[in-house]
Amino acid sequence: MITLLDYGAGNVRSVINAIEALGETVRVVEKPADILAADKLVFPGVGSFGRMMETLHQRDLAAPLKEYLAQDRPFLGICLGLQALFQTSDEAPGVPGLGVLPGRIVRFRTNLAVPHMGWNGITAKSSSPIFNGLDGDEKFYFVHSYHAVCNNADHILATTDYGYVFVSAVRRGNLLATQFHPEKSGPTGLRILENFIRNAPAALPSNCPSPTCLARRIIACLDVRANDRGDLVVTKGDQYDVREKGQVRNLGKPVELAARYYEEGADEITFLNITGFRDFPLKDMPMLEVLRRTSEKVFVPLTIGGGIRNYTDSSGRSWSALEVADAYFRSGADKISIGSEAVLVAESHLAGTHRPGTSAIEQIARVYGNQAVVISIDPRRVYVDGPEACSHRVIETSLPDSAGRRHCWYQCTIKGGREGRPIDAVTLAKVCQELGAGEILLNCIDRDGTNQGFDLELVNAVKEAVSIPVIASSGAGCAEHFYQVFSLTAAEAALAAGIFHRGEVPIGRVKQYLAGKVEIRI
Ligand code: 1PR
Repeated sequence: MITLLDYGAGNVRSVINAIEALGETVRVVEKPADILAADKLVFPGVGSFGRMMETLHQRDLAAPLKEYLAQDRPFLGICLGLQALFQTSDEAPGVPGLGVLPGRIVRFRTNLAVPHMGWNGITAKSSSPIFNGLDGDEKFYFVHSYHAVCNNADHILATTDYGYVFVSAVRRGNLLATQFHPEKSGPTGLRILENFIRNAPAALPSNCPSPTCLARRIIACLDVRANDRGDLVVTKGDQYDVREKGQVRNLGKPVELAARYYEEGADEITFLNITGFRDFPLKDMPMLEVLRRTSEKVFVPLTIGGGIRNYTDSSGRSWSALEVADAYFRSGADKISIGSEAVLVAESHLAGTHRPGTSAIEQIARVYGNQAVVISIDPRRVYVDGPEACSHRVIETSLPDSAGRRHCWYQCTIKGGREGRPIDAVTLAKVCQELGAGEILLNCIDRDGTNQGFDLELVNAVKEAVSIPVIASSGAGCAEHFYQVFSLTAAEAALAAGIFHRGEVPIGRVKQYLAGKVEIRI
């Protein structure tokens, strides 16, 4: 029996699913006494340091947790569950941590994108049960903007390189904690959890570890909607038109396809509820069920988008965007993606009519952390006569239009591309970063479903304007296109849909093609 400390933010469902997939049962802490009654305690954390500490104190969990750790009983902290062990955090000045380990939590100071998000390696500094059976060249899923600085070098179990070397795992006696997420790190992460659960003997990874390096991510995207018979299906459009001969294209079942992509090596899975903007996404809850079932089988990060906004349902009940996101996170999502609503918020921010702190982006980031908020942008090109032709961010393009014009801007759209708005993609990305978004999912309506390759000019324009990770999306037609986007832009990830759904280029083939050319997770 594993006891799990859930303080109410983030995706603990994934940790429960991962432990249960290993054949173990999980009991969630309901009252303070449950902590000291635990045989083995797992403390996963997502969100913000300040809110976590506040909740631990409010629920009277901090004192028994410190007592449990003082007794040196088996403990595994994950992500914020590692950071909680230290004395202070730059994320919440003046809020003391548990202070079980001497040291502090600081924000990444690097020119690389922050959050540090994706698959990176670790270098073991000493032996530990959690390393049993590992080779040392495996990659693990990280997602964080802050990291630990240990005052006592004996507590450093592993380090990772992201612009500089930082502490990625700590230990002291039976206390173990990882900055990365084992429950989201595929079979390798499950191995770490299993080692903890089954009391594996201490070991060092068998090979000499190679230098660690963040991998470029390959993401499989599943656009989901109800077909005309009312069944939830994965569909795929050509430039956002998902109908063929009047029918919604049906490319498979969401849970089955997601599980297949996980087995094939997808680094992340994204679900987009593409009619979420017009239907209330929690009605009948079919997407929640899809998430729940997927997170039982898929142990890499899951993102869900569609319909995240304030809403009044047919019974007159009002839902905030945060409540919609809560439901998604509780069902197994690690990140939520906001499309149409982000455009409207950014417009009002630019117009000076936005009330600070009230937008979906700000509210969800405050509770779940910036890394949990992705902005999905649906732009299309608008050609103009020259760089001064409009007030938007205009780029010079190597792809002139039929009239020979060599300048364009990228107009944001809402409602699945149906409505163009007076804001460009570069400005939208910058404003959303300012409001607290942690990642940009950059689609391109002109390229979507065309197999012509990613719009590299768009990716470069947005990537240069923000310091958060950018996912290039739309247009992948072959493995070479992934190489292009990773060698000619600084995008952290590339997403595709059609070629994976139609089985034209499996994820494994993309990875084979990239191996040795680009840092990837094998
Ligand atoms: O506006 O917050 O409700 O979110 C709706 C979400 O649904 C947005 O993220 C929007 O991108 C998405 N969406 C809405 N309508 C469509 C449609 O296709 N009719 N799909 C749609 C967007 C784009 C990508 C696609 C890539 C790769 N699909 O998700 O997977 O372009 O495709 P490819 O590799 O086949 O070229 P809200």
